[in-house]
Amino acid sequence: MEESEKMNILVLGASGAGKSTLIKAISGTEVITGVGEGNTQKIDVYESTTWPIRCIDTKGFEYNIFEQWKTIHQVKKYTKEQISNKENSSEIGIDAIWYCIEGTARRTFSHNINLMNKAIKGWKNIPVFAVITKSYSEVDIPENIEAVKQAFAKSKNINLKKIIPVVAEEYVINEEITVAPKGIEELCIQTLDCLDEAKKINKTNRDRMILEQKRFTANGAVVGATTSAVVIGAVPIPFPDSIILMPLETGLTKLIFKIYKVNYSVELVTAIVGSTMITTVAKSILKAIPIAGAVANGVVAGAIVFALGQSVIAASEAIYNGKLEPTKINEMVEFVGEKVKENAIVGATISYFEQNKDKIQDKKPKEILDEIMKSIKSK
Ligand SMILES: Nc1nc2c(ncn2[C@@H]2O[C@H](COP(=O)(O)OP(=O)(O)O)[C@@H](O)[C@H]2O)c(=O)[nH]1
Ligand SMILES: [Mg+2]
Repeated sequence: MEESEKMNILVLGASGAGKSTLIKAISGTEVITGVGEGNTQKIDVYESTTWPIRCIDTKGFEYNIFEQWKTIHQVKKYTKEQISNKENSSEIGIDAIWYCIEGTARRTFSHNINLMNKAIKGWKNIPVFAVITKSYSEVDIPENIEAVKQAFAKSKNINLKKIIPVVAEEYVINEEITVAPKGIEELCIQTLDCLDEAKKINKTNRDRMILEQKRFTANGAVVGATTSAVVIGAVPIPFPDSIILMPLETGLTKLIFKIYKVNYSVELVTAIVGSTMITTVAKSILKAIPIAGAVANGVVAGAIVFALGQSVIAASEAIYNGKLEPTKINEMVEFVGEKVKENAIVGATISYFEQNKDKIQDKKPKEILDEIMKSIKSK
């Protein structure tokens, strides 16, 4: 992708609104190095390899007008020096603005929107997306959207394109309920839709980006669950026959299905998590490794949850591509079971223990699992 074809997005919002979390949730995003001395104080610039976008992360906006002016000044300076190589010097180089407004703080919407509108007065006609961050509560969403609309109604000169509720990172309410990430793909797609015709992306690329984003989000959930599994599984009793991992596995499976918008039934999730294939694989790893006890159990628990998560991702993508159906429970269970068995972590765990017999004594299960993961990646 040509540098100039990337969209430059200015991300604004009060400190704590969720700007950095939002940017990190965008697939393939890395901080650009070499932004330049003096510029890094108020802004950080991130670039996505999945989406043709570049996000400019600003520090919060609840400070005084002088601080806001400094931030905007640095953004302008940055875009002028680094991005805007366009001949028309009146072009500032910002293609869209994402306003982050915290969904859990409705009373501050109006105040924050007014502040930001003042700050961007100089950029006329730039498309603005109001991102309602931390939109954990479904029932609050319609009222929040309405409140944001009203807050914008007072500022006539703002080109408000769309109000998008977002959950950038999964949000755990309790042991049973986790709110799945949502809204990222919509935000990126809607933003790209304001590009001028010549730069528009074709459908194939668009579909690829959406799928890459879903995979990134889902993998994040798998990594989180794997870490929890290591802790839960590190008990001195043989765990494969026990049910200690089931709530975690159930939660993870549902979370991945939600990310891929799979229309799943409770029966399907129960059948996948209760599948004998998972315990068979866990037992086969435990049998093949030379140590027993809490450390081995923790590592195997992590490996199994990781394998399950990746397999549910594979199943969700097969559904997404029309190759599987979530209503065909037996086929689904078989598909996931096969994928768990084939997952590279199974063999990698066994060979790790074979090769490191003498070194595992003082290691924590998480450390061991990290090394196993590394050995897979380097292959
Ligand atoms: N679980 C969850 N936490 C979030 C989300 N967005 C923001 N947060 C939390 O809110 C806090 C502030 O977020 P941050 O991105 O640092 O805000 P910033 O100051 O606008 O960059 C952090 O503790 C985040 O973990 C989200 O979508 N899900
Ligand atoms: Mg931040």
